[in-house]
Amino acid sequence: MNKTVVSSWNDFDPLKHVIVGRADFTCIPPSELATEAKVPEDSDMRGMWGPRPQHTVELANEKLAGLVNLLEQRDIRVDRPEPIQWNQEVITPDFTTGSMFGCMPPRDVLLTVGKEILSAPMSFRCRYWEYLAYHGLMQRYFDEDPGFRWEQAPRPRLTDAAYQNGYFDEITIAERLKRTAALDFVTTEHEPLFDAADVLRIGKDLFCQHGLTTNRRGMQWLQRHYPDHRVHAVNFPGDPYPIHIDATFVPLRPGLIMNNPNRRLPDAQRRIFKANDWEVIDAAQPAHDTPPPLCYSSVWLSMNVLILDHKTVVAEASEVHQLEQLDKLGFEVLPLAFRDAYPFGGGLHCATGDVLREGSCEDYFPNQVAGTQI
Ligand code: DAV
Repeated sequence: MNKTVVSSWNDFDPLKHVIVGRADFTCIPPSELATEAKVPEDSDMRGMWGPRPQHTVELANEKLAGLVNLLEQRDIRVDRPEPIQWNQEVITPDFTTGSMFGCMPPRDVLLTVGKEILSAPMSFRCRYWEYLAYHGLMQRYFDEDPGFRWEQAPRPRLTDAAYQNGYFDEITIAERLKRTAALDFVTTEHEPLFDAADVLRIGKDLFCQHGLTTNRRGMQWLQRHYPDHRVHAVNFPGDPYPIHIDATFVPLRPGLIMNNPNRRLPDAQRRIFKANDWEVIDAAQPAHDTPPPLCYSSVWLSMNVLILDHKTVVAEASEVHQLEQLDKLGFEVLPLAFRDAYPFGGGLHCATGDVLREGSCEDYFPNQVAGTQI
């Protein structure tokens, strides 16, 4: 096998090497301040915690194996994390919580920017040690690629000061929407926090979703850490549970982005796309009315696609409207059954983490306009 080369600047250049998660030992974590805000009032997950049923783990792993198979058949190298026994307490000097989460969605924790892979300072206490599942891979990339930068954002303390206590206790969806539109989130500005999946990489520009899992200080940290990039804050009113940008704002190829029609980017934040001739289109409607059982994510995982190159995209097989839209846009669409994996942490984009895509750091937005930059 060829030696590892780490490099990826966006989500659409030709994919050569990727990490695909594993469902083993995944737990539903006990409720904590940060997850309370994310789990809907009427969710079947309320009040439940512990290891997920074994048959669902097996089904999810089958679907993940299907993804690995599809990628390997196209000569894309695939690595897998090393699952930890997630059903263990997390104990730090600042907090304890009853279990961890899992390593199905590498996208949430690993941020690849050029030759660097960085573990994010995540806001869920149950996800504090998640990066350890990727430690062996990182060590190997470090040994094989002399240019690889193995990085970690400052580990957050996640004391109670990191959250607004009682933020989402028994409130209506309307009230949630009011708060999220007003940029009032469960995480405070006490310390830098972000999930990697809140960061959309488009060459020189990084668009960060300000939401339940990413705060302004996190974005400021990213801007100082990547001084050659421009870090932008974006938010999407209309989403009562805004975490992770990849079921909301998804670039398909240079010049084209799809936006969740229920979570539109505000006009002031759209200007940078217009000024640089990027088209922002509405994503197709999801094919399902509800997510699968015990799932955190919304039906909009329909748009959580994995792009293999400017002409090829993998999308979930039952998402007929999304498949049709991508087909009409001129893509070769590869449908893949993946819904059984959704409850373990998301869709096809969530379940992967970039190691190598061809291409370099392009400036897609030379005309910068006021409104978003940190
Ligand atoms: O629409 O529920 C899912 C993102 C998962 N990483 C949503 C966002």
